[in-house]
Amino acid sequence: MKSSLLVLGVSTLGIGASPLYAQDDVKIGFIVKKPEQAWFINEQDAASKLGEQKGFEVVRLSGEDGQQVLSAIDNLNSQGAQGFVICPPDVRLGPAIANRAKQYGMKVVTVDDQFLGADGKPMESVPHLGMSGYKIGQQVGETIAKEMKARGWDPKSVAALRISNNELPTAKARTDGATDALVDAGFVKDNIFDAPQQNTDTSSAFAAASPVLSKNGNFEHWVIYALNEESVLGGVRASEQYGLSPDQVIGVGINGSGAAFAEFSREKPTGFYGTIAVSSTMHGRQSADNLYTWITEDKQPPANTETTGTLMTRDNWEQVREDLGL
Ligand code: FCA
Repeated sequence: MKSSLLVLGVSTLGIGASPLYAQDDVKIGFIVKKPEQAWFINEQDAASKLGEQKGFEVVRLSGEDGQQVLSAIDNLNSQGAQGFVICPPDVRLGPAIANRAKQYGMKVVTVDDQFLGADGKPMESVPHLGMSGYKIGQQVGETIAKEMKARGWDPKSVAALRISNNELPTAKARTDGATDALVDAGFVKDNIFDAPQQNTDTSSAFAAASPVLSKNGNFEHWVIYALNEESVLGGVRASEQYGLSPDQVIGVGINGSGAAFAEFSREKPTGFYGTIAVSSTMHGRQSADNLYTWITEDKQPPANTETTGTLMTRDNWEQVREDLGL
């Protein structure tokens, strides 16, 4: 099954006086919050490949905090770039980033994590492409519920480790979707425990998960979910350290990146049961293409594009990987 695109916004034609560029002159930045994570490496690779095909240059940059993002933008400006795609390290930096881009006359689009305005609402003036977080979260919850049934678990014996990141709206949408689907399927609400992580990576998830497991030692089974597979893997590693065996744990992530491929390639199954795979190739390619078209044809991209996902497990991961062009 291929992931499909659901375009929510309407595209408006920019009527500004910005100059159009011959394609060889186009240079764009691609700034990501976690340059070491497979998801982001793949997005940047896909954007660079598109640039090679279409004849524009992609400058890959890290933006792990506000300072680094602002210097990346300065750097892009001094190289003559006309715009950038960004997954920001903190969505509340939106107005500052958009301002800096405006000062330099650069166009900006977000990928994955959408800017928040000063009013705390999504900044709709900046075109965005990202996951449909709530729906993909529901797929996580439904997958866990189905696997609990398949294993014959009594709901009373099962706790959920919800590794949460409520500061980041897409993360909250994803874990809310998973929670709702689980509760709809009969999961005991009081058995859901939050493990708030400080970041969106494995080590922050591991640190958040460990105390929650030790405080609730009376459960025979655990399910684990979070905004992404890197975080679920942190929870799974914590469950192993705590002494749970893989058949006591169902972890389901989101992304379908190299982190999941490595886990599925292990000789023996772990508590990481599956992940909802989304095409990072498409995210990187499409967001770069949207920006390129905006720069060269003055066509503003859709305000919001939401992408969907496919369940990937140890059994089908190679096929799904191929289907999604990963
Ligand atoms: C967020 C997460 C990433 C990925 C992306 C689509 O940025 O941190 O792992 O899921 O959304």
